[in-house]
Amino acid sequence: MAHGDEVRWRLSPGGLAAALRGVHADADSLWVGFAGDAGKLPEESRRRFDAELADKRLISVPLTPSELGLYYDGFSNGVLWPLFHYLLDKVRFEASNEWRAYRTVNERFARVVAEQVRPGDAVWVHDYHLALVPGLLRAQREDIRVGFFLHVPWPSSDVYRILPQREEILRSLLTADLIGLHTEAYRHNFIHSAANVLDVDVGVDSVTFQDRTVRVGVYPIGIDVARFEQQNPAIDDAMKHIVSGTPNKKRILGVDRLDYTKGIPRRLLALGRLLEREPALKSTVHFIQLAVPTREKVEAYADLRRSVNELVGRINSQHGSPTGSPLQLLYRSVGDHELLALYRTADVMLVTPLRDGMNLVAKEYVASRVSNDGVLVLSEFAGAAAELDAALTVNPYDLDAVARTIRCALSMTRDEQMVRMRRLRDRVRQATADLWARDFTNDLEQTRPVPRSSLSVPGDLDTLVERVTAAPSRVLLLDYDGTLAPIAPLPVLARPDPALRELLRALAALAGAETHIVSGRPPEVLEDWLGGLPLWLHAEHGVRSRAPGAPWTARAETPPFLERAVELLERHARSTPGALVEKKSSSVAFHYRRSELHLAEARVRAIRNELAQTFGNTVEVLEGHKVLEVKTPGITKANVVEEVVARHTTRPLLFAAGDDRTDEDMFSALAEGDVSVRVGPGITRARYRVATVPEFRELLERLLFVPDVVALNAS
Ligand code: GDG
Repeated sequence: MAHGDEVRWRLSPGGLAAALRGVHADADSLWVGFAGDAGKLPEESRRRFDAELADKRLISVPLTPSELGLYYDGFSNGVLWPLFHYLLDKVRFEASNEWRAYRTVNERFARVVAEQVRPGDAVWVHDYHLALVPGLLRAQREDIRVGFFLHVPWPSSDVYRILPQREEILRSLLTADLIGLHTEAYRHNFIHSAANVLDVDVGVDSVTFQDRTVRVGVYPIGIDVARFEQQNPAIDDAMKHIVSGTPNKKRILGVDRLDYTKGIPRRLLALGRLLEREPALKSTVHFIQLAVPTREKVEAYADLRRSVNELVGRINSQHGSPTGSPLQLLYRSVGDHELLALYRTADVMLVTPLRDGMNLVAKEYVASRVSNDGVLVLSEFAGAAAELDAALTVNPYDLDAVARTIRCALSMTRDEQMVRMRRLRDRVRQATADLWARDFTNDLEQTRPVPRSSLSVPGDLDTLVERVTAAPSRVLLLDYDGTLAPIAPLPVLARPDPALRELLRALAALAGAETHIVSGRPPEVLEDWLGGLPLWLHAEHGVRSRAPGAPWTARAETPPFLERAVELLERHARSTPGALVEKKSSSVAFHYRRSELHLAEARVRAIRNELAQTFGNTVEVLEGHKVLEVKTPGITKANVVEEVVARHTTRPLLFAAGDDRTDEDMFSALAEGDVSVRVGPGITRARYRVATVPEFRELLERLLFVPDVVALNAS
């Protein structure tokens, strides 16, 4: 930090910095961050500072005071922090300039990193302040691995959904290769948030969005155990000092940044309640609350400071005596030795946050108890509670329960203390900060950058157009939804627009060409939308077909199972909000795109079981993207391809295009010289790809114009 003309180096007290220091020391790494207000330094000191930074392999991203206000205090700590800690009344949603600043600063970080990384490098992005960095980096660099770790809780999807920027943030995170969270519960929440906000496919530890799969792992952060187990005369002196100041007292301790998530006012209220109930404790217990100043420019923090001061004053005046007050508030930070002395002299440690990603203080207290005694009272809403199961856990909102638990801690036998503390210490000693960082970075190394779908380069499409237009005769086999028309929120809304009808009419009129629509839709819909055009129509993935102007014929009879299958799916749909059943002439589909993920998954499992029990293998069950379809086995869009080939004595060139799994059946039936086009992302066997429906329609337009040079060659 800059101090006058000089720069002072100070180790950041937080656990994150401690955990990463080890990794940074051993690896060939660069650490990018905000290094404080060095901008104010005179030229000469500034140069020295930059050189020192470079020496330590640190890169500082400069931020102006106004950016710090809007980006750090504003969006990061005024919106994301309270929302992710479930404290909705603290969230300030209205400020759009704060979001703009958040984006600007994230862009700056991404730019600095992108300038530094080499192909194959891994980038580890930390915390909610930099949630847009993965996406911004990915947009510039495909050849790197990106990991993201969130140090705070990922809230339940119902809370996350409140965030106006929920999509932008998730879209960015889902471009990473690995996302790390502290607990299993946060992983569950993250995956469900993604499923409820975006159209993704999920597994227990992965989310697939568009064509990219990101792993979502659980990495509970640990501490530098040796630092808290150290023996040192300075610590002993500090301990003596504390003990002599509180003779014959049981000491209770709280250590927190003065943050409203840490539950300090409720903790004080619970202590007050205990003293009211058991006045004898007034002269036998002493509570020290170390409250470290933090984010003082954010209004909610200034308010908190005032109310904590008031509470301490009130409780002390009510329960204090001329010889002393039961509560002691230290509003400052302390050095390592003093911190350790506080931990080691505390008979009871109160860690009662309303919500906390992990909470390192709990682990530090445990590690510092080399005597194996002492009692940890721990909020069940701290991530640490998932690991520290031998602590006394408590609901911090329940003041009576907190008061009761403190009472229980104060009277716990030394034997029980030691049984619990040994177990806690085993856990903390096993899962260190160093291991945490190594586990994450090793897992990140294991992921490979997933190659982006090879969106066609113009050269590819030129060859395609040349090949199709040069062929003496060609048959176009075109899927409808997602290929010729964008996927609509409701199936009935995908009616063709006039431009599409014109395009199809022109294609159908080309000499030496046939144009087929090969769709999953029922015949009536295709007839209604496209019946007037000179097209071949194929409905229900090839079950029913007709030539231009001819009647419909069926490749299979109405299957005997259909009515019962419809009844079965409708029964399940009634108890699955958002689900809908689409009945076709020879199959039935269960759509669950709009249903809650967890419920829909359970339903699909139940439906599959029931179908297998009822129909055995007389039906085929297809699972598409958020849809399950029950159909007669064996008929697919490939049948349409086979029939076209059989009908022509001279094999025409086939041009097939589609956007989903059922179109892959068509592609797999093509011959070497044919042309297949996938519209949009996803794994495909198609030879060509275009990104969107409008791009595909542009490509079809190009097929209408046989270029002169090709025409000459062909003649
Ligand atoms: C975030 C998440 C998650 C505090 N005062 C002094 C001091 N400290 C040190 C403690 C501890 C650290 O600060 C605080 O860590 P916490 O985990 O308790 O809380 P946050 O700062 O909110 O951290 C949290 C963490 O990230 C890591 O992922 O656990 O849930 O909110 O290490 O010792 N250290 C010294 N003097 C002080 O006065 N030396």
